[in-house]
Amino acid sequence: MKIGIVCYPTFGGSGVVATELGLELSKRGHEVHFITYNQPVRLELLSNNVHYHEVNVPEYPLFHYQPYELALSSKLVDMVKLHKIEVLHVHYAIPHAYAAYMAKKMLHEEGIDLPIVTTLHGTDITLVGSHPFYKSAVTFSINKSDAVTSVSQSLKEDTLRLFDITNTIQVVPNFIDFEHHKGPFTDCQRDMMADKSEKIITHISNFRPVKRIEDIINIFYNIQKEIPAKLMMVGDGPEKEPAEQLCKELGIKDKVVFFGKSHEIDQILCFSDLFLLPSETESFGLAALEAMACGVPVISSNTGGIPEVNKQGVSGLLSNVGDVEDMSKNALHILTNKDLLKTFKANAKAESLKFDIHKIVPLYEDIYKSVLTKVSAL
Ligand code: GMT
Repeated sequence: MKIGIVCYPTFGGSGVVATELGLELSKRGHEVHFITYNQPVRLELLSNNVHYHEVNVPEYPLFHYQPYELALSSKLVDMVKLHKIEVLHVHYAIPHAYAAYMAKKMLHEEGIDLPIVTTLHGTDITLVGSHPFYKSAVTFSINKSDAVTSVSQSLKEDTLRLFDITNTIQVVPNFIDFEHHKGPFTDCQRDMMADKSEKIITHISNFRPVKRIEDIINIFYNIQKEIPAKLMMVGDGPEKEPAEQLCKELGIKDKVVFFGKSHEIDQILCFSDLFLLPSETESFGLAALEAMACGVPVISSNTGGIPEVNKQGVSGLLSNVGDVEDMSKNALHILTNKDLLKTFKANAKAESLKFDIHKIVPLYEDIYKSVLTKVSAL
């Protein structure tokens, strides 16, 4: 099949999922075309089957806001015609599903029927999409997609609750490519990061308020009072500076490493003992799954889709959002018992295998086949 993929090309989970999906589809013999405003961060290898088409939005002083959806829908029309793309898979409803629908309509005028698959990722529904400013357009584009998927059962339920949905939503969970998570790394440089006696705790995110970065610092503060420990903070965003300031105020600056954005999360996860994800909301929690794939247990909140990934008492322990004391207690419970830590590490890895890319990508292939059949029968 010739498949177009539209996504955000950034470090965010939806961009990572879209990119890894495209790469796997190309390995399975499909021709994949990424259409976005920058080369996706995890798209390092361009091959015969993988193409990247950049959407340009020229600056024009008349426009207070540059019309990205317009440029994207025009680019989609051009690329579908030029490369004979058969199905378009858009990740993140805003504005991708809307631009895709416009492209579909323009192509229809020229006798081309292009099926659209929309994958909902979370913030496009729970934080941004349900805002009254966007709600009508988001509802419309979800209902007009030929197939809609959500990355968790929880996100499906949120979507049905927040919007007037007339379309069917299929749950297709996010996945892990174990080729990237082979570990243990030969270059796993634990010694450079911490003393043998210290436990290593890690958090990876875009440091947005929804990640509750302050909770992470406070949980770590409680942990390091009881046992020798280091905290690895990976990523960048608006909450990074306040977090650095808080570490200074609490007198734990020397025990916390802020890495910024990193392409080497596996190298960091390979020496981690515990992963923290106390988010306010999380449709899935891809970062937790990536940690589990490296054999790192997860202390998290029990919100949204997280419990579908981090299994209570198996791969980690879950608490109510904001319950820093309970999360600290849970972290210490696992970290201070050598055998328990070993069991949780093994369980985390075992649970992550349920999300193997080779189990999940065929589900998307089946969806592409069914929308192609649906559209060609019209
Ligand atoms: O978490 C973020 O802020 C980034 C966001 C995104 O749009 O990339 O992540 C969302 O999609 C990920 C991939 O499906 C999920 O793993 C994250 O849970 C989800 N984030 C939220 O729901 C807050």
